[in-house]
Amino acid sequence: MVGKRLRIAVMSLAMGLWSVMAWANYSWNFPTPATPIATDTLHVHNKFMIIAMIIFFVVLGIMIFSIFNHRKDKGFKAATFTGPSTAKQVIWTLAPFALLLYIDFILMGIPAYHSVVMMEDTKNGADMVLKVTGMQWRWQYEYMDGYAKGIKFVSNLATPQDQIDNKAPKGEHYLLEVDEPVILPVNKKVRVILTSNDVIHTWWVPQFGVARDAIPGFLRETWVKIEQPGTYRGQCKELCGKGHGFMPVVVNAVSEDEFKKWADAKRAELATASAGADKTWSKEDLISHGKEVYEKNCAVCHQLDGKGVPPAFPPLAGSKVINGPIFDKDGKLIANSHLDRVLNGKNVMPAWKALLNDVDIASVVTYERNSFGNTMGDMLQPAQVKALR
Ligand SMILES: [Cu+2]
Repeated sequence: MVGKRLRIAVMSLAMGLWSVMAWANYSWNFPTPATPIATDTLHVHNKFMIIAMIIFFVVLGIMIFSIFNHRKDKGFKAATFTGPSTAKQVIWTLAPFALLLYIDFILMGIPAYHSVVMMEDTKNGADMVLKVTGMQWRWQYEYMDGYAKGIKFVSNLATPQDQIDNKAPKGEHYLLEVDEPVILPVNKKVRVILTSNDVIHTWWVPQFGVARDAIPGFLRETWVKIEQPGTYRGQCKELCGKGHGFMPVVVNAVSEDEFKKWADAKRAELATASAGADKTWSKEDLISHGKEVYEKNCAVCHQLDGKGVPPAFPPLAGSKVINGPIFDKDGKLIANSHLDRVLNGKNVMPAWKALLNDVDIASVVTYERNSFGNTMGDMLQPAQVKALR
């Protein structure tokens, strides 16, 4: 019996130590704050923790003192009074009450109030506005004003599928890496406006001290002022479906000069991409570009092999919609055809015309019509997509 207990004790100790070792990578407190909000909330948290600890130890101390010193065998008897009757008793009842009110409303209340007011103050002194749209399962960023005005792109998970499937060792930023991070200048107050295309998501970067829901049909806002250049990583923090764990947030904070350089380069890149819609593409080029677009945007639901996850995400392999015509004999887009679904979406399928350019849409449609065993053999030119806008 003793041997068994000893074994259990040793095993528990070993498991306890192991879990401490497993936790070694995690910090016990908040991550290093990168914005005024994060600094302020960390101070509030630390202050509250200290106050709560002091109250805890004072109360515990009085309890332990009373238990040992007011024992029955020392002749103490339980009190029998029903309420404060003497002035001394009234004071001893009101004093802790007053102390708690002071702690709650002054000592803790004022800093908490200061933090909340600061968080909600999105407009005063804002240097620029960034619109963030959450959708299953990616983020779209749009610069609403300032130097980067008009730049708009989608940020997708960049972790390779092999790492997710445990076929390859996991990288340093596993599930916290994207193809296109959002770039923000340091020391600028950025007003972040949030919304969603489908369900509720939450844009969360722990080091910014900010997590705000992106709700369909609503605009909500927050702000960040990043104090140090660097890469900041976060995640969607509202369970939003199958791909919830696969829509990280990555923010690169850079100097203002670098921000301008990036905006110029990005604008040129977007212009080249939209100019691509005016030339005639070969089928091979459409298919190879379409494969990239598919793997980034479509595979999360319809799977890499096009088999989908029915019934939520229908298979593309052998699909009637894909293996059907796109245009009628007058050259008009057929409702519920392959291209109509891609452009305008259906149910949980987003309207990709808002997210992808003409080349991307023409390529991915061509790729789907000629892959996964689909043998339509036809192709769609970016110019045809452009004409439908
Ligand atoms: Cu989510």
